[in-house]
Amino acid sequence: MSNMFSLEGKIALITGGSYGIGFAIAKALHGAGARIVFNDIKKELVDKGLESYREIGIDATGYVCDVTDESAVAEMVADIEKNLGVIDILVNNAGIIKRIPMHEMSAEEFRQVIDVDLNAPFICSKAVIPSMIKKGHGKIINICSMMSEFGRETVSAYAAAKGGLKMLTRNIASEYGEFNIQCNGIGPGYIATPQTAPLREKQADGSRHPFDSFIIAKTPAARWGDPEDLAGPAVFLASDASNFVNGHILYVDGGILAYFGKQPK
Ligand code: NAP
Ligand code: GCO
Repeated sequence: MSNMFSLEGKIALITGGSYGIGFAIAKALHGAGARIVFNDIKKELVDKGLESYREIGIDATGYVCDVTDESAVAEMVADIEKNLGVIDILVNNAGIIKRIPMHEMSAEEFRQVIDVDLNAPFICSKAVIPSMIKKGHGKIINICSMMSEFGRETVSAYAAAKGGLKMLTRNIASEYGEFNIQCNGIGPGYIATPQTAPLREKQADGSRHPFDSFIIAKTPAARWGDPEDLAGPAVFLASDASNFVNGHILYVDGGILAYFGKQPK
């Protein structure tokens, strides 16, 4: 049974993988046997990421690369293929969020979010697919969101991008399934990372941020997720255990999507 989840001999590229969810997923893929390659947009982040991987005994390869830059991504992928081999697993994890009421958001700000959260997964997937086709297999995992299903105040661009990413996932599965490429999404619930830190900041009087209490109440598990909660689902979707799972979004949300809310007392 355990062989099904083995990633021995596989090469995994995790975008934006120097900390947070990307780092936790990389750790898990490495634990299952994969060679880890990651990128980030700033050199400081790549250096910090390399140090964090080294500290836990992972010999990762890091690239400074902006995932929205098509030629930079093509160059990075060519370099990985030349020096390490074909990328077996791509995790489209890099992302940004801008929490701005829609009527106050500029079109440029909207575009920036779409560019990183939707256009970049297209760019990175497009760069790895030709070699996956030649090799006869490949796994693409797109990091979606609760906002692939829900809307809420201030996150119009993010929700539009993550909803689009769900459909890009289904389309990649549809278009490349015949080449033994599986493209699935992970839809994390509310995970405690720097991205959500402003939503968890303690109030001046030491009490919980109202959004923090809101999330606890919305989540049947009654807690925020940890990046490590995504480890098992990522290994599953990267491994042979999921070879007939394609175009699926695996929500890892402590039950948020299943829950209608607490009944009034
Ligand atoms: P994050 O702050 O969103 O981390 C993403 C990483 O991507 C950061 O290192 C970031 O660098 C990098 N990045 C941003 N733009 C990039 C670009 N153009 N090129 C390359 N790298 C870039 O933290 P996270 O919470 O771990 O999020 C990871 C993914 O999960 C994101 O796609 C996010 O939307 C998604 N997600 C998060 C949650 C949550 O609750 N935390 C829930 C659902 C989905 P900088 O630090 O410089 O921006
Ligand atoms: C927000 C949050 C979310 C989460 C996540 C949920 O402002 O509502 O940042 O969008 O980060 O994507 O799954």
